[in-house]
Amino acid sequence: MKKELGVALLEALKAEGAQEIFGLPGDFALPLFKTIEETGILPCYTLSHEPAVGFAADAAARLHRGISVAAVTYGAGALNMVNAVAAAYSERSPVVVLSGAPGAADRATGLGVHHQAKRLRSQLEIYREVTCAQAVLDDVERVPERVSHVLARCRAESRPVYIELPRDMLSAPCAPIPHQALEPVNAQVLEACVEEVADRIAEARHPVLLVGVEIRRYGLERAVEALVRKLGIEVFTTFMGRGLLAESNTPVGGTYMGIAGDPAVADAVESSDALLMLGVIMADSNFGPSVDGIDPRNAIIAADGEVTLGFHTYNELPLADFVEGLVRRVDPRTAPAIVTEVPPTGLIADDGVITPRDMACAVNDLFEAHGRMPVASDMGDCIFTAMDFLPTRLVAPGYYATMGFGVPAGIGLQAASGDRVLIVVGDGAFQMTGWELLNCGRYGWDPIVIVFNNASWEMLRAFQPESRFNDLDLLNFAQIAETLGGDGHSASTRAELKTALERAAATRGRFQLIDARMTRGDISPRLTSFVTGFQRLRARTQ
Ligand code: S1T
Ligand code: MG
Repeated sequence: MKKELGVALLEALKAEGAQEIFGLPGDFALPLFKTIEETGILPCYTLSHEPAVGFAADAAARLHRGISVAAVTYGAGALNMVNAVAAAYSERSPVVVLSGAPGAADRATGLGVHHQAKRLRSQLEIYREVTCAQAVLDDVERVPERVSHVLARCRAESRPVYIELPRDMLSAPCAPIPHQALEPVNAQVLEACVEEVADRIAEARHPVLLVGVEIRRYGLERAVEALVRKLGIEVFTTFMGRGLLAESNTPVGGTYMGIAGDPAVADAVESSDALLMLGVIMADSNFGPSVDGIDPRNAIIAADGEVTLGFHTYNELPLADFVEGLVRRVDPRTAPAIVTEVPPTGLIADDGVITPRDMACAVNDLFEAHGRMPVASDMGDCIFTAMDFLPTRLVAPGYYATMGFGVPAGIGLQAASGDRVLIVVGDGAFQMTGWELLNCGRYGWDPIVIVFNNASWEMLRAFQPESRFNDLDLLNFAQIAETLGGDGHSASTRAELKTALERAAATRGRFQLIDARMTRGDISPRLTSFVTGFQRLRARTQ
């Protein structure tokens, strides 16, 4: 039975697991947003600027371990969001980009169409570079196959996809959009691979498990928990994977960050003779600052649909099939001594200035007193400080490293989960998307936001201390919070930070912003070592 295309599309998105839409309408998307609003098939949260729409959808997708939707208008809207979708692509987040577009009549004028760049196809061509599949819904007969294909790719690759919807197609009668099953795995290839890996682990003197974001994207944390229990081996996360397994009983030894992390963790990972890397993104932020690097002969990398042992690869092996095959096949081992990092707690609430380590202590004390909160971090020293938070659900741009992610991602997390969220963001990044907090009142969101206010692009200063452009003006973010509809708290000492956090935790219904005054040049040891690691990496490759 045929339905209006807009309705069929929204029903298909919901059937594929979407639970909400983040959006910002415009002329070419007005019919789409009208259908969204009138049908109520999916709740839609509008924000103030398209980068935030993309970041919020990305965070929601990571939380759901399934698709989320970013709906925008053509040109000015969608092209505004390219950076956020690129971040989702790099960090394996399944965001469905839904862009309005000119209709047949708009295209037939022979005139340039408003919001058009070089050509009417330019937007599609640009989005080809930051999505794994694309569909233009200009032929209603082809809509079911095109949409079911891109949604299947979105799930299979856990990457963004792009759907372009001409404004005059919303009411076209459309056949139901079917669910497209994923290709079954080749059982013989899977068995051969599992056998080889199980043997490698059985023969190893010191097998170690390193987990990355894909184990969350594909909902495998429970299967990995079973694998760790069975193997009894040490497990660590990558920098991007911080917070993985936080809700399980698995004793995670810490976060591997090479010279930027705990030396005992770096030694355990880099000395392993069978380093099983599950769902790990092979990126410089995960492995750049390594001490002696990881010997590829000792590495078993299961990620991006392949399993590589040493110098040979099994192709088309979805991570879920591999992990579940391994759990069934491996022989139990006795549990060795586990290396564990101990996150700092017990803030000394005195008149001392606030350092990044104090910040980690204060947050961990808050978590111990009131329960761990999901955390959204921006890029800057806040993300390195977040590595010292007690393990909890964490979304951060650890690989793509874009600023502007933190506040919109925190909003996306609360919209998607209903849980109160902690957001950590630098003053520079807050200037980009912190204003999105003005939308919290409309939707009842009340995150706790900590601004690391060092009046500086401090992470850049760590790389290039001689540049004066890193000096920012000292802004009063507590005052700005009041204007945006929240409560602002200034904190210049450890005692004031502790008090501000307690007050924020006790206040619900309005976002709470803590303007934490920090000192230029005072950065976390992790950031210092991370910069050193990158400088060594660059020296090596010059
Ligand atoms: N623009 C965007 C959208 N993302 C970026 N990552 C950058 C520029 C480059 C950049 C960093 S870190 C940084 C910039 C500008 C400064 C961050 O300042 P702030 O938010 O105040 O945090 P902190 O003072 O803790 O450093 C990375 C290297 O790419
Ligand atoms: Mg700063």
